[in-house]
Amino acid sequence: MTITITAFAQSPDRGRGLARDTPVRWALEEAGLAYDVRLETFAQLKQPPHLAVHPFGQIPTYEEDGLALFESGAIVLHIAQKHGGGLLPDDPQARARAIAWMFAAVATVQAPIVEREGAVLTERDQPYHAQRMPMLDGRVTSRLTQLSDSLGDKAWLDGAFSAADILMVNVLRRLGTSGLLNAYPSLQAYIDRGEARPAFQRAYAAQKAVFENLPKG
Ligand code: GTB
Repeated sequence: MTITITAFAQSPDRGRGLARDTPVRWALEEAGLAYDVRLETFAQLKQPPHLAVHPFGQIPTYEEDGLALFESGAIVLHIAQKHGGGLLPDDPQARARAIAWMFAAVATVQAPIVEREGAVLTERDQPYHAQRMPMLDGRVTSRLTQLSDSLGDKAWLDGAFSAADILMVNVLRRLGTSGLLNAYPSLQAYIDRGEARPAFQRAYAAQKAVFENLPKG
């Protein structure tokens, strides 16, 4: 069994581990699975060979034994369900709750973060930008307040570390330079705990090596 994932040949995040191959790499590392990486350029993502695996022409994808998957959340769930690695609880109710948190990460929490990020990246020159930002910041901080209240003084979202924490930490990492996490020390500590895991460190180093090994010039 060989697992192959796809990642950017040249990630716009310059090796900061913000693209969505990072949670997939992290889950594979937590599960102790070896994997190959096929690096794709932006142009290649829109060509038929990649579109056959990913209908939206994006990274990451996951291929294993004739199975081809897209969507980072679904890939992390598959790794957790098929390969274990302690990424989902055995107890059925705890497992269901962990999966609910996985959906919360990629939908409820990620959505306002991505919307805000898009505005920062693409709407800075628009006359409405300054007026719109407080609303977008407010949508993010509202979710952060709720998440912080729910996390309380727990180490992880619901009991032991799980695939849900992989997805949630990755979503929160995207706020890195926004300053919005400053008011949420417990969420910053949660991110720090995730990033301190050896599996995260290996995943981060692997994606960073792609950027560092780019031809210079
Ligand atoms: N819902 C999908 C999933 O979770 O797998 C979303 C996948 C996705 O957005 N993929 C992006 C992609 O392939 C890369 S991760 N984009 C190319 C395209 O659409 O043509 C998003 C991303 C990109 C860059 C940064 N960055 O520079 O910081 C962060 C995140």
